[in-house]
Amino acid sequence: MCKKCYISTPIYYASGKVQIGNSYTTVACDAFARFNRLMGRTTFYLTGMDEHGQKIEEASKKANMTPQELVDQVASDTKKLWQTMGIDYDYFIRTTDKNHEEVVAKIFERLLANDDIYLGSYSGHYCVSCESFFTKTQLGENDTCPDCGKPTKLVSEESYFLRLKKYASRLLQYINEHEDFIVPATRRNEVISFIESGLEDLCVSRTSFSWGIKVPSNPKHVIYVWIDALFNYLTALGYGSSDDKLYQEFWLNNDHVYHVVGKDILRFHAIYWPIMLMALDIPIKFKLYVHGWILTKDGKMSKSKGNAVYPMDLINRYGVDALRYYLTKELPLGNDGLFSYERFILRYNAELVNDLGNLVSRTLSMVNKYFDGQIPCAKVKTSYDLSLEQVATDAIQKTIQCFEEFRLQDGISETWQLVRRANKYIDETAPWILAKDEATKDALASVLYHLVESLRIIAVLVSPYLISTSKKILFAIDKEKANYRLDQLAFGEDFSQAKVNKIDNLFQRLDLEKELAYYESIKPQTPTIQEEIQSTINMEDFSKVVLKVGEIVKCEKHPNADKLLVSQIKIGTQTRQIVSGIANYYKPEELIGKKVVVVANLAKAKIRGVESEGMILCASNNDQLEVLEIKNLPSGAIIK
Ligand code: ME8
Repeated sequence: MCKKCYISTPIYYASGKVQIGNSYTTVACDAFARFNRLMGRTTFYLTGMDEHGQKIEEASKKANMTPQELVDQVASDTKKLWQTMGIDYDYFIRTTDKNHEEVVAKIFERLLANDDIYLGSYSGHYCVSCESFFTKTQLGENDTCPDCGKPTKLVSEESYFLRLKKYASRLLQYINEHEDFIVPATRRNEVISFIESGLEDLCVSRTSFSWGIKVPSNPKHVIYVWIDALFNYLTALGYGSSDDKLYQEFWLNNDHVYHVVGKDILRFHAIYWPIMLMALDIPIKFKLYVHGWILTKDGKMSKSKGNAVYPMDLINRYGVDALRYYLTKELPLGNDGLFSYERFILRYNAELVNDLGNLVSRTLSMVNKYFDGQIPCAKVKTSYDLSLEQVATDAIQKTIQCFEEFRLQDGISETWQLVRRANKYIDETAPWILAKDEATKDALASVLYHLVESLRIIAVLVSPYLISTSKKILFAIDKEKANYRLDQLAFGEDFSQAKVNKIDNLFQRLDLEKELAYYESIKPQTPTIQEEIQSTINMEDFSKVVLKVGEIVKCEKHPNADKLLVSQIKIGTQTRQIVSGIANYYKPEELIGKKVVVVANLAKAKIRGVESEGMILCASNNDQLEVLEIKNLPSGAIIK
């Protein structure tokens, strides 16, 4: 059996915040890496950040930062997010790392010296967002990018080119001879037809911006961000540096190198990357696993569409394991998956609460009730017991098989065969009836042993994705200290002397309607085009708004609406009644005594039957809201 493996995610663009769609690759690779470690393999799991290029330069201008400040900020935020999500990587590479920059510059010069890169001139359509060039025939309507739909720029400049044509037939031959180089086969076929349709040499440098690695012999050129980025898989291992031990170990002397990528970046990994390796005489060691996208009902998640869902929002509400489970279970290898809050909650209730949570709590409570917490052993075995053992043995073997092939979704389904079978086994064996009669005490002990042992197996099988749930189950059955290996997992653990430990319910049932109502209430209000056109105001408009400090002297719930509060607010010498939609964030008594900012000249209105004269200003962000407070000035003071 192979004892090593090298797993990498693509490195994320440091221009934006990770949303649940692009967090998929990292979560899936983390589960895959944990699985491999559990199989006894020395595993190197790499992830990181793609920090150069025009996209980053433009994002930094918008954020009023230098590119370096922006990437430092995004890298630090992303590392924190991965830590919260339980991502156990071995190395986090950043393409602004000095070592990476130096090696990429050297490689570029080597390719140039070997005439695999040459100087020419380029004229074509470039999409800044995707950092990609497109030919006229590839473009969408009005010369938009065929991938993201944004406008492309017509670029014409002196450029370096990588010879792709020269290597096309060698690459085709490689793909044909290595059937499992690109998985699944649909993606492999896509690559084959792309190559067969004719490769053009690739433009690999730019002169119209400066944020990137400069070509040493011609520094007005910046190396194309994809050339820079792809080499991260080698520079992270020390390739080209004075210490390339990891490169020797995990690349050269290893047959289990996996790049896991989304379908949108297939071409870069299946064509440009192997061609560069061929040009450099570096063996192509990797296998590509290509996954689809997590879509929402209105397409791919994106900030500009306003449909992006961020991991922390789900984690804060439902916990890390719930999100990791959803992502790993939702996406079949190669195809797209869907995200909707409804789907998330239904899956959570059915698979985590009903199937797994119930099995654990029913088992533990019966061990407590019938054996005073002592885990019994099985002296007799019924046909039900033997059948459960067989299902457990099959689940181990099939889950392993699926995970070996990066079919994580199928692997989870195989484990759930055991979870569901064990629940059914409780109904079939009816322990509460066995418990009524002393004569069936041994049979009862056997049932509970089989259930606890199933829990142990399930806990090990789910540990790559349900990290804390797995630990809690093992703690509950007194096995948290055991170091299990998946390749040695078999039914029949000895529990003598072990007692169950008390744990809280693993998952709380969610009220679908309540949750959906919550998401409806925090949905960002996207302005209509007309509202956006009208949204700029001049000083004269602004000066019409009278803002004053008001002190809340009384506050109570609105009689007809759960989300509203009715406050009496003292503004100088007068007291006003104002209705505000803040009941989800403040209790009435918390507001009394606060000095807030009030729009004092807002026309009177009746809100759900209660008169309101003015408005309290608040700041809000997704599911958070805060009223603006004034510390020192008295009520009645004017704000300008
Ligand atoms: O592509 N569903 O970075 P990136 C599933 N910097 N996966 C998604 C997704 C979605 N909705 N959206 C994005 C880059 N992804 C380059 C990589 S590697 C040398 C350079 C996936 O931040 C996407 O397919 O745009 C990719 O695998 C990963 O998220 C990072 O995307």
